Amino acid sequence: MPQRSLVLLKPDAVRRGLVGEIVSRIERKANWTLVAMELRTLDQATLEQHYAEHVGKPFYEPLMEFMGSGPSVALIVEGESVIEGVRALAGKTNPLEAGPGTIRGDYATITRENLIHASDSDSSAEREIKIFFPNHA
Ligand code: FUP
Repeated sequence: MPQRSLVLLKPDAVRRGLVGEIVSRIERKANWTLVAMELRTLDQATLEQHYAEHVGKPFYEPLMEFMGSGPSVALIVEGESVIEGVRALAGKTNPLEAGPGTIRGDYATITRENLIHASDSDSSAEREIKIFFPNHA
């Protein structure tokens, strides 16, 4: 089923020069298209909206600080089963539990710096695309 996903390559991905590697893994999947892509440092208001579900959790403040610590790359990826598919490429949230061959499993070690965000449902994608790319909503 064709879908859209909001994907973020987090500040660690940009700092470590992994943007090309991660984008190329996404590009190589059949029947997916990049429809928007932008490098930008995410401001606190944007991050507050994006991570509203995590307010009050112990990891929230360090997560917000990390996410604003440098530029990220925001993308919209469109195509067949892209929501489940990008999350499968990303691997589990905790990189130590993410399988080898996944982005987090191959390149990350700690949960906060896990390189990539990808929408987890159609309704999340719709909400997140409005936050990051209102012109595409
Ligand atoms: P995911 O859907 O895999 O991006 O994971 P969550 O929505 O559960 O968490 C969002 C982000 O919060 C993670 F990518 C990293 C951060 N986080 C922590 O830093 N510590 C935790 O224990 C859980 C999440």
